[in-house]
Amino acid sequence: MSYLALGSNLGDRRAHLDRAVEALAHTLGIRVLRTSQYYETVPVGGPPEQGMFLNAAVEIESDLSPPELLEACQRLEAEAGRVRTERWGPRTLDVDILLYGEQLINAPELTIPHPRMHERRFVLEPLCEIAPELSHPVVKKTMRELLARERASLCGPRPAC
Ligand code: A4P
Ligand code: MG
Repeated sequence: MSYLALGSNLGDRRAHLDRAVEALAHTLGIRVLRTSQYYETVPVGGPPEQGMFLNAAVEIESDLSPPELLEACQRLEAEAGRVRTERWGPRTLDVDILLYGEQLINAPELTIPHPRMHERRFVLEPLCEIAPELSHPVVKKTMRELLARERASLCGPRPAC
């Protein structure tokens, strides 16, 4: 089982995510097993004025190799008219590979597990909806535990949280 993260904060965000899920389901070698709801999330990093994101997580089964899967993800981004400007800047569609089974890959063009997934609420919240007991192969905690840890660390220092 592999997991993808979808994000959009430019244009018709819902349509971009709908189309991405649809296109994944029609990609040879990919079967979409579960899709989370869409979560409206506050942008993390990037320019201060960028808009809110819609984020989702997708569980797939894939016959594609990790580089082939990355290529398929990047094709979806291109089809959504994505233009890369600055890092973490606004985008019509971002498709990241979060996990590919238990595989570990450490190259700049493809790092799996996604290096920041375990500390990002906008990833963990949708992922937790579809795979709460899934274990992170490096951090060795379930998605449920990681989300609880994130929530505690965000709320901890603030009395009103
Ligand atoms: N790359 C390496 N590993 C992977 C992987 N596992 N999956 C390479 C996909 N791509 C991977 O990505 C840059 C390069 O990462 C690609 O060429 C690929 O070969 P990108 O999509 O062009 O750039 P990016 O997404 O801006 O960069 P990055 O560092 O992947 O961003 P993050 O860490 O994913 O953060 N806030 C909210 N609320 N919601 C969001 O979805 N997203 C980001 C992007 C920041 N803040 C956000 C959100
Ligand atoms: Mg990306």
